[in-house]
Amino acid sequence: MDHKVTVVGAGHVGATTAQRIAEAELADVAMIDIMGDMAQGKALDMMESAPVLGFDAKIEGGSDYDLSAGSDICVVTAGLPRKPGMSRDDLLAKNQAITQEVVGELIKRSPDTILILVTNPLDAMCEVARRVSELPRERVFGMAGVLDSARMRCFVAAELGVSVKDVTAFVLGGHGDSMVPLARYTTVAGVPLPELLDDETIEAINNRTRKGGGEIVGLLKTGSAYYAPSAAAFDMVSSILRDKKQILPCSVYLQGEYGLDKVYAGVPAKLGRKGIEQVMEFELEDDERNALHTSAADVKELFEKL
Ligand code: TXD
Repeated sequence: MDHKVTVVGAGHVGATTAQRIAEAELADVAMIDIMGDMAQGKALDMMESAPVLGFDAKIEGGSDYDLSAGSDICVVTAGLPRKPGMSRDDLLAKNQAITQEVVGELIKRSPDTILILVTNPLDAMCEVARRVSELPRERVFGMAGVLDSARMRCFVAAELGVSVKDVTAFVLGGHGDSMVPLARYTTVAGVPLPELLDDETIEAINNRTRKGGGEIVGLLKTGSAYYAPSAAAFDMVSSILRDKKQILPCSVYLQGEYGLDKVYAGVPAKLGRKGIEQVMEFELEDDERNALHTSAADVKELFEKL
């Protein structure tokens, strides 16, 4: 393949992301995990599916970071997931140490890479990666908004009985309980949601979206969501490698946009071959802007604990 993507953490989200990338022949994939044989085993298993599915992307796995050399994109999923009753923020200390180590190793071998963080608490892990890698913000950002928006789109489509393809949604802010689903920018075939559903139903959808990750954790009991998260990471990788310039909500290091500075938060961004090519600034009403600022303040609080 023309491109190479490394996925660190060959667990639920990492392995599924690797599988989606290889099956779409988007890039060759290296999977790295501290449990090296496991990553090697999953890579071999995926390679053995290639003749049946008919893809020619190569997948390698192991614990040696040399496998990652020369990657166009590195997706970091290494770390602990939530268990029932845990918040994303409970993972901070352990996942900070893991992210520091992982990013340090990656950047030595792929200095020109784009880093997409997935590990929770997401916005804080983006900051850890930015500090360790010293990359410009265009090349170090996080996946959360595509997932949170996909959850909202799924709930809206079910409520109205329409195709998910007709529903766009934007969930902004930090990837935590104070994330900000934006009903006005959620549309069904171009029609804003408030024209189609009453306030109470919209609030119920917003709430379910905010708690969407916890809902899955509660059902799975031993881990957190991975089908939708890996689809979301795949979408970002695809927009970058194919230079599609999709407008996707990403956790971006803000430098004045939306009145926020030196903090990671989910905002709409244009994703192309250079990474974040533009931060899109939508008009926000006062209550939306306040909710975004509250969410960003929660992220800043975590930064102080780093
Ligand atoms: O929206 C989002 N950003 C998220 C984030 C959506 C879903 C999951 N989200 C977070 O991703 C979740 O809270 C976790 O922090 C990560 C990974 O979740 P996953 O469900 O994939 O966890 P697993 O299955 O436990 O996989 C983690 C793997 C596992 O195989 C470990 O052995 C490995 O990470 N790991 C490491 N690999 C390399 N190096 C080190 N140090 C390391 N430590 C653990």
